[in-house]
Amino acid sequence: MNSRKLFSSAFVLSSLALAMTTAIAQTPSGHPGTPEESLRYEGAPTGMSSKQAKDMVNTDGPAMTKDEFDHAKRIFFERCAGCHGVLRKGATGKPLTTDITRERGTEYLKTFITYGSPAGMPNWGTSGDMSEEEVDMMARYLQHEPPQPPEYGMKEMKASWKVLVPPDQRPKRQMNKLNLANLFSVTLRDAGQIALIDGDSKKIVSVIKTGYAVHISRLSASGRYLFVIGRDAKINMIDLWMKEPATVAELKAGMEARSVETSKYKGWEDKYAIAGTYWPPQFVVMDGETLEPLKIVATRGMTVDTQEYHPEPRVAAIVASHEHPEFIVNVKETGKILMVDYSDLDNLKITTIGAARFLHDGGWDATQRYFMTAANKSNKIAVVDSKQDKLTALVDVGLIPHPGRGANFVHPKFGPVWATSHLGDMTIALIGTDPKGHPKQAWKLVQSINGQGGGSLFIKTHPKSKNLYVDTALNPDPKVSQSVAVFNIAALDKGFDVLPIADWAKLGDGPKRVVQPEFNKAGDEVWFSVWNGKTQESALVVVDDKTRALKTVIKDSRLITPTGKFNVYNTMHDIY
Ligand code: DHE
Repeated sequence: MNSRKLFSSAFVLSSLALAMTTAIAQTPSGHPGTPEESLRYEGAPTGMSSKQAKDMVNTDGPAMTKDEFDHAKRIFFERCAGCHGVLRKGATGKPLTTDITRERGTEYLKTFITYGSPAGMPNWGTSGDMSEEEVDMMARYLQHEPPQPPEYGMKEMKASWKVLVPPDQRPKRQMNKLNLANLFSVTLRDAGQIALIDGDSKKIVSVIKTGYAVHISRLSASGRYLFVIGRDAKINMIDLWMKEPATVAELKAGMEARSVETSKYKGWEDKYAIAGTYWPPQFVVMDGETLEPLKIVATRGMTVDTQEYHPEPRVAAIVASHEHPEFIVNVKETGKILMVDYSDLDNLKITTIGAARFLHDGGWDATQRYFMTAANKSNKIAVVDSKQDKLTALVDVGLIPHPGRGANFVHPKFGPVWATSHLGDMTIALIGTDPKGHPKQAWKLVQSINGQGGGSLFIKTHPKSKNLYVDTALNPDPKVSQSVAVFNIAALDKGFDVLPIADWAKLGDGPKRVVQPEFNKAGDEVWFSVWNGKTQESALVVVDDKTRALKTVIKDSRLITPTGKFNVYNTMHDIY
């Protein structure tokens, strides 16, 4: 269905009716038709300031003052751009370009913004999130051309680039006594910091300032360098060999980003790093020792299915191939996976694999040959053979798969499988990954088991573990979001136990979402974040994997909004 049809008045009436009934059934989000868990996930403000985008008030749209336009622009960047895209060309939300919005007109748009739609548009008006004046302003704003944030090329990157400690002034060997293999880099999201925590003593070794709403950490192939990226696309390269691990180089790779990775192919270890950005839609390959930006490649282009131009295809997960000197780059809105050969940056070869739209996160199968990645709003897992650089399969799974990097284990009946949980439903999908030993099961959904509920973000096990842990951090029911399900891998259909992780942390008030299981190096304990509000107490809870009993609660006033945790050894070796 094209976007114009979606905006037909028949649709509006039925969607409003449905919206209202679903709202009654579904609240507490008040966002009709969209699971609360998926709205919570996409509703985060962008890392970009609306001030950076130039105003586009022109005579073709309804009258607006400059102040109104600026106010509406800020609301759009903070609340709408995550789903509709900065340029409103449509991302996981519908396109809102002026050819559509002007035809519909102010009154229509006001109704839509006020009541929402079952397709996922929140009811901004009736929920009280926007006043009547703001709804009216947004309806007029949408009929003007979308303000475009500036481009960001080599000149801007170079201007942001800092080498704080040049390579020849760095230590030649590890100068501290840390057990680096069992060190954890913990995202302190709202503090714009990471904490390095010693996995043996559970003590904070240091807290390092990073970018805004820092997102993920990845390790260089050698394990010496830690790369951290913020939502504002700032990369910190931290040298773990220094007496006190510290940032040795910095680069702002764009204006908004989520992913960073380093070269891992034999002979190319620690040589390059790569960062993908949401805005501008592009990726940059950098020197692996200094972060010097070397090659920027735009991802704008045609969508995989309808083959229409998309001006804003954001870069989601990136992994480093173990089969070739290549980075594997997920381009979200076009649904294409790029195999970027970094062996010759001047004569860059990129193999483009058509997968499915809205590629997001993913990880390796146990052999580290097949990349398993979620096309989240297509409800599919794409399987890429990194040896042959080909799409192996598109596997239909549940609603909005969200694996993180997923979980690999040997199923008692179906052999090696990779698993994902889902944001949109309670299922956990197991996909066969052993084409030689179990050809009938390979790249098929071999089993779907039920967890605690929707709103799951991450799933984890370890080669030495007999357990599979599934979080439900964004489930609207606090009982569910504050605990995790643990399955016995040998008897998956026997259900699960619930571990009351947030209760174990004994914190005060707050959302206390339990998020992202991560194993220690030995694979005998698993760490969870209890992610509370910025001004509330958070904690990390460490569970003994064998007994499933509480081992330790790590509390410290510096642990502000911990989310992702990255064990050095497991992240370096892609063990999950
Ligand atoms: Fe993430 C990974 C994007 C919201 C915690 N997140 C990723 C990746 C992408 C992504 C593309 C994969 C990176 C890779 O592997 O190279 N995340 C986004 C978003 O666009 C989104 C939906 C909205 C946003 O505004 O950022 C989003 N993410 C969140 C959160 O709200 C989470 C729960 C808390 C937080 O810190 O903001 C969150 N995302 C994480 C974590 C990972 C991640 C912990 C890495 C998981 C891993 O095990 O590798």
